[in-house]
Amino acid sequence: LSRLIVVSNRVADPSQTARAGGLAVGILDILRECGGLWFGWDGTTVAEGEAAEISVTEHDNITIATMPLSDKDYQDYYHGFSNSVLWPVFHNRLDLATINSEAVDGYRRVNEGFARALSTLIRPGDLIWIHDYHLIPLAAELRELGCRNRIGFFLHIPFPGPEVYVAAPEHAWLMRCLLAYDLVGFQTQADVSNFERSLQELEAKARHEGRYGAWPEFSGTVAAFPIGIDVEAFAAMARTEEAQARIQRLNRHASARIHIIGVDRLDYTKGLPERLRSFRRLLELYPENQKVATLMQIAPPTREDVDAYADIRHELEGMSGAINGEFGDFDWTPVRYIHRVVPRETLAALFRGSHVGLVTPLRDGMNLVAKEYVAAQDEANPGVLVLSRFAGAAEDLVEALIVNPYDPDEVAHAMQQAIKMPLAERRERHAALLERVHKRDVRHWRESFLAALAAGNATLGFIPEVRV
Ligand code: GDG
Repeated sequence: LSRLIVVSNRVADPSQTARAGGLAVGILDILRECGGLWFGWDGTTVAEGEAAEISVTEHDNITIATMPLSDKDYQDYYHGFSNSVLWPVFHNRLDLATINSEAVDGYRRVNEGFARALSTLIRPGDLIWIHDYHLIPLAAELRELGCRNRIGFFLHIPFPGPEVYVAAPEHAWLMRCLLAYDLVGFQTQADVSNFERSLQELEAKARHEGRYGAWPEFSGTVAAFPIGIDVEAFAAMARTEEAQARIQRLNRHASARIHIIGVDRLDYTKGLPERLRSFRRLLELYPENQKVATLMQIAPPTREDVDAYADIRHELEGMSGAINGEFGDFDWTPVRYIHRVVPRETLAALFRGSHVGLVTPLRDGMNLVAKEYVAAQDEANPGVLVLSRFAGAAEDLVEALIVNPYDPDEVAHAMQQAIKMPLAERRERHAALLERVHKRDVRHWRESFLAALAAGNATLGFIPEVRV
């Protein structure tokens, strides 16, 4: 078996597996199995001009190689281009993109620096798996340094159609960088098709402008590899005695009988204000839910130094306060809003104890919370998943109640349908969903991606020479 090199912006600590999320555990598992190296940013910054040394540590048969970023690199590459340009544009929020040329330069510079550092660690025959939007140019940079290994890329977020994609600065260069990979993986078929349409459009433009000779021929493979979770591990967490005790405490202390739950990083893509508006509509359209239903929204902080995230936090605090002020009573709080990280075991218990799982992002690559909610349910008496049609998960989880998150009345009707759903229908839908979540679990995701990466017959990637 070839050695595997995983590259991602952040690297998980193998000694802290218990605290890591499902994805980090999934990657650590495969590295443990076949031996390998995980390379990325160590999460720290150093002052400008200070040497950014690479640090290499060994944990059984996993090598962890990390390096810091300079303050300016952090600003331009991470905060700037990755999170203030690519994240909003790829999630179709052009209004929130902050475009400046320094950020693009920083993005290019950090990817070059990572490539230089990583290239000293690569051996012939290693398979290289690069993750996510921070690192799109990494393969092209490695190729420039002479790397001929097979390199795959997986994008965790959506890929937009051409009408949105071209709003990203340097989009033609980014596309050419993607063509340097042997395998480009997306979450859904819709992303694959958006990528292909964007590529065709850029090719047509190059042809029209007489630059087609300089446009690379792509010899790699493009396919969807929908990410999943470790179903058994999550379900087991939801079934422990401790989880049971937590659910009982929830039921004893909350006067509400119907628990609706949402769990999302506090991100503007997750549709949180829209969700609160929908919950308000539930209380207005179906007043029998007043004093009965509670929405528990767990929204841990994330990327707080990006302005758009501070704005959404204020909006949410205002909205939940307003709903509680208007509808709440001395013994009933309609919205319980928690702006902290909650332990994973507690999440599993809360999912199991909730009648409705509300997963209503405006745009989402996949959304693992949807799958975790399904995995955590009691099969004999399961809750109902209400799922946005704009989450990648909706391509597969068709037995959920699929909604348009922008339409508060539609989501309110779906919540009511979920609350009223007879046991037989709940069980039928849940059994079908659980089967799907099982079939496409995290093991299936990584194994199918790596099989495709190892199997392809194109041996040389493309080296981009001309910037369009
Ligand atoms: C990106 C893409 C894609 C959340 N709050 C807490 C907590 N979480 C955990 C959830 C889940 C994970 O974080 C979030 O994963 P999602 O998939 O829902 O969303 P993103 O963070 O936006 O992830 C997404 C994913 O990458 C994988 O490819 O699905 O579309 O945007 O596991 O449970 N975990 C703990 N406390 C919390 O308060 N412990």
